[in-house]
Amino acid sequence: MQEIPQLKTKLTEMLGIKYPIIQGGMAWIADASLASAVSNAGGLGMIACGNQKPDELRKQIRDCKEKTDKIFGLNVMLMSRYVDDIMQMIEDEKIRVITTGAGNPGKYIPHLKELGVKVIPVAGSVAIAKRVARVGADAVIAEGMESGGHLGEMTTMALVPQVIDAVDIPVIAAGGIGDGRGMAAAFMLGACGVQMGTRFLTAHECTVSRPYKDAILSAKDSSTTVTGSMAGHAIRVIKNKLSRQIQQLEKHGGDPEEIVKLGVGALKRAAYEGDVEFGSVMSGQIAGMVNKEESCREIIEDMMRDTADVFRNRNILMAEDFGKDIQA
Ligand code: TUI
Repeated sequence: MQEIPQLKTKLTEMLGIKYPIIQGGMAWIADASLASAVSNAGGLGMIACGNQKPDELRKQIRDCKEKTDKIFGLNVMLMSRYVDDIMQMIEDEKIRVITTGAGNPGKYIPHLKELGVKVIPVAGSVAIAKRVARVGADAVIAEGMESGGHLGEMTTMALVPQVIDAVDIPVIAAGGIGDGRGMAAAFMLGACGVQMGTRFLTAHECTVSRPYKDAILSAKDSSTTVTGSMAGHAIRVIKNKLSRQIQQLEKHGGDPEEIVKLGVGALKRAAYEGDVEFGSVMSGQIAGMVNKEESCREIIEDMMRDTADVFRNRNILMAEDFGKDIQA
């Protein structure tokens, strides 16, 4: 058996994890099954709080503790009406690390720091990254608009280096990363790790509905689109009847409240009930290269081997070949 390459970075050191890979906090999808599998494989597994009721969430946390003795975290979707309950649960359940999305976690950070919880907010712009760094975030995830779900306006390639220049905390890259080439590129931009969501959607341990997995497996590069930009809630999804209906309404000046209503419950409909035509099939742009189902361990180990190969084969060759005619 070939050794799996390890890479010590500020992220692996901060959390005591083996590999610098965080699993994206996918609402209604990332549960104890996925999170424990990712953590057991050496990454950082995350349970997504989404809009889940606190009791359901507590069950997931307890279940995850049964399934792994490794560190795992919670992803807190800050638009959830249960945010205050979740913050209490983080304390009660002794959660050691959280990521946050869809809002500014600033007001919660001082208390979380007192508890010793590592806080890693997702930022889609330099302004938000600076704001969270100022109030004490331990690291920041710079997420480009190649990612699935709720988005900013920047691409990963442009955002990551600008965030790195703007803050003194470790930066993790997200959005559009699905294999070793993307992970190697993230390191080249100066990131100390990656967050991946889409590639984990087809993991054996991912409990998302069968039709949702099939939609990812059959997607091509141009299968995703963005809805909701006009209402300020841009969301990347796989194109389907719902996305086309929303875009028609947007184009013809539909009532923003009506449009938002169409989106309510749509993710759960796709993720749980398997309605991939009238549900919201959130996915990143890399869905086109996710073509097989694997275990989380296979995904993570493949990422590490592939990243090492890219560094070995491509960059060293490139460095030697500078100044020559390169047949890339
Ligand atoms: O949060 C995400 N992606 C998500 S959350 C989600 S659940 C959802 N479901 C239905 C409708 C809406 C959301 C699905 N995908 N990514 C991280 C992310 N955070 N992207 C953008 C942001 C963000 C936005 C605003 C971070 C901070 C922020 O701050 C605003 C401010 O004023 O400070």
